[in-house]
Order: sequence, then structure tokens, then C-alpha cells
Amino acid sequence: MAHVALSIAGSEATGGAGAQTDLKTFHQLGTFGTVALTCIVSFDPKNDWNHRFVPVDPQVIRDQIEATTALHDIDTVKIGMLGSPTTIDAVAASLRERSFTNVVLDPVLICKGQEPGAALDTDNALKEQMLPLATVVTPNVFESTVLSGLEKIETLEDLKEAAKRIHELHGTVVVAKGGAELPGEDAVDVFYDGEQMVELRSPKIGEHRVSGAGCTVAAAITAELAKGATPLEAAQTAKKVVTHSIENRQGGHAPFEAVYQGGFQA
Ligand code: PXL
Repeated sequence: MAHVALSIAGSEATGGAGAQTDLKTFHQLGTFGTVALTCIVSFDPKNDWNHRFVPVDPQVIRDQIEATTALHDIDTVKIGMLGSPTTIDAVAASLRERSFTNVVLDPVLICKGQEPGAALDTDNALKEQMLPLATVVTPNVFESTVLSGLEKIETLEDLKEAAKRIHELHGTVVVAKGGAELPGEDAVDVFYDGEQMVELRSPKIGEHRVSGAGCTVAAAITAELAKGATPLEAAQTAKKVVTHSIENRQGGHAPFEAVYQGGFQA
């Protein structure tokens, strides 16, 4: 029987991010994927592809987590977009009622199209309620800045310092995603677990960020942990998966492209 992984995440209808990306990544890595949906995002093609956001009723989120965890043995869960303090309360309460071995938190702070100020209460709820439940956290450069309290992250050394601080503050394994954002030939992420600081490198592909890359990294880590990998092994495989998924990206009628995990072979 396949190992089961649960994604608690939002739907991004066009298939480029969120729960859709998580399921594809889980499947490509040979895990049985399940989802508890937290919100529904519909890009608006009439308004510069901005996000239209609808939260799922908190009780319905809790019901989905109840159903998946009652039917399956699940010890590994990924948390993606939550989007509101009410949703964070509901998910945190459901997580506290159960004991998961691995809780991979992708700390989606703000999405494109959201005003940073408008999301402040959500960011605070995420820090206060979700981080203490996480065993692995996968911030991008912006999220690493916010979570570490550093003023700015402009170099690989800054990113390593941020990873250390996040670990010291929150006790989690940290996979900080520099991706294509830091200067240099390579897209570099860093793994830090309090003992080992490991650079995860691959040559940069193109100039533009690709939608769903962050979700893919966290989902691949989740799938590998569900199969019994160590956090470092999981992060190393995730780097390979995201690199493949960016090479294999899918275009359409929007000015951005999205990752595609199809065809990845471990
Ligand atoms: O990539 C972050 C993200 C996560 N989850 C959902 C999203 C997005 C960005 O668009 O829509 C549902």
C-alpha cells in the first residue's frame, strides 16, 4: 500500500499552485494524496490575473481533516495557504487534536495581489498558532525575512543567517528557498536543522519565477517524509523535483508559467 500524505491547502483552479500542485507532486513521488481544502482562489483574467479569494467554512475544513485522518493512517501533513485568522484557528485546533510525526508548513504569507498590510493579522496568527505545530518550515526569501526578523536578505549568507534564526526561534527544521531570487548562477536553497547547514543548488533556469515552485518544494518534502526519508534526504529530493518541474513548465494565456511535475523520475 502506498503511504498517504495530507495537504491542507487552497485550490488554485488553473492548476499552477496550491492543492492541485500538491496532489500532482504527491502522485509523482508515489504517495497517495489527500486534501483538506482551506480556500478557493480564482485568478481574474479581466483584472490582471489578480486573486479572487473565497474561504472555506471553518467547520468544513475541520470535517475534511476528520474524514481523511479517520479513513487513512496519516503521519505526514503539509500546510499551504490558509489565508485568514479564522481558517488558521480551525486548522490549528484540528492539528492539536491529533499527533502527526511530520508537519511541513509552507508559510504562505501574502499572495500576489494582496496588500501586505491587509494580511498582517493573518501573518501574526500564522506565526503564533501554526509555527509551534510545524516540524519543517519552507519559507521563501520574503517569508524568511519576516520569520527571522532580519532587515533584509540579499545574499546566500543572509539566507543562512535567517535559517539559523528561524530554527532558534521556532525549533523547526528550516528549508529556506533562495530560488532564483538571490544573485549568482545557481538557484540556492538552504537546509538547516540545528546541526547541519546544507546548500541545495541547481543552475538557474530562465529569468522569471515560475508559479507553484514553492508549493512543489514543500509537497515533495512532505511526500518523501511520508515514505520515511530523513528531512535532509527529503529536501534534497525536493530540490530535484522542483528543478525538473520548472524545466518542464507549462505556459498558457497568462503572463506567467507554472511548474509541472509530470515525468519526474527519482
Ligand atoms: O503559490 C502560493 C499559493 C498557494 N496556494 C494557493 C495559491 C497560491 C498562489 O497563487 O493560489 C491556493
